[in-house]
Amino acid sequence: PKQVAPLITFVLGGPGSGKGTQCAKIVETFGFKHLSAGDLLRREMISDSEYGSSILNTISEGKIVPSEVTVKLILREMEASDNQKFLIDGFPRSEENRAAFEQIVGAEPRFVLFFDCPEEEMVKRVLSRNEGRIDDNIDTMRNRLKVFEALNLPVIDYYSKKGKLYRINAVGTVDEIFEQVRPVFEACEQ
Ligand code: UP5
Ligand code: MG
Repeated sequence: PKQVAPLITFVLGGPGSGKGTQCAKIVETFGFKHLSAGDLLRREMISDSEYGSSILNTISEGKIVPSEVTVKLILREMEASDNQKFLIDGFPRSEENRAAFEQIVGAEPRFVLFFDCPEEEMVKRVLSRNEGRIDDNIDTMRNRLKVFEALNLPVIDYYSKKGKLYRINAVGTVDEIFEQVRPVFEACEQ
């Protein structure tokens, strides 16, 4: 059937909880367009954009880039895509992000995935990743965890109260975790 409104899924979870890894599996199996807010910001950061240096500073400190910047990047990608099924990864990170998205994009997610992972596991994963990310060091990681707890958990709580949240236990192998994710998307294909 022809889809009139985009199908939006938010993918949330702490730093290193496995959002990007699981999104790749969802794309492969269910044909979504993956939009990682962090990847979009990193791409903007190394481009000639006027926001470049402020994004760099914010990410280095593990803080949150202003909503209008991030929402603009996400919206641009949504408009440029023929796909109407979007996985928005790592966004919204705060209630302010959430409100800005709703206001500017004029849409809400159909459902929200939350990759629930213990802190020590997230720290281990992030510090053993070797991709040269400027925020993958112990000091920034501590801030990322603090910001996650203070600002992102309330968003997760909001969607839980709305009955839109699917909590996934993010400990285990990539495939074991995907077996918890799969039924959520199978249900929405019917
Ligand atoms: N790994 C994955 N799954 C595993 C498993 N089951 N078992 C063992 N290892 C596993 O995974 C992390 C690492 O763990 C990888 O090496 C992976 O192989 C391994 P990944 O899938 O990359 O996890 P993810 O949750 O995507 O981790 P990421 O570090 O990307 O999460 P963050 O939320 O910290 O990063 P993001 O890129 O979203 O944001 C970075 C920064 O950008 C933020 O801190 C913020 O400063 C800024 N930002 C904003 O300001 N606004 C936004 O809207 C978005 C970002
Ligand atoms: Mg990621």
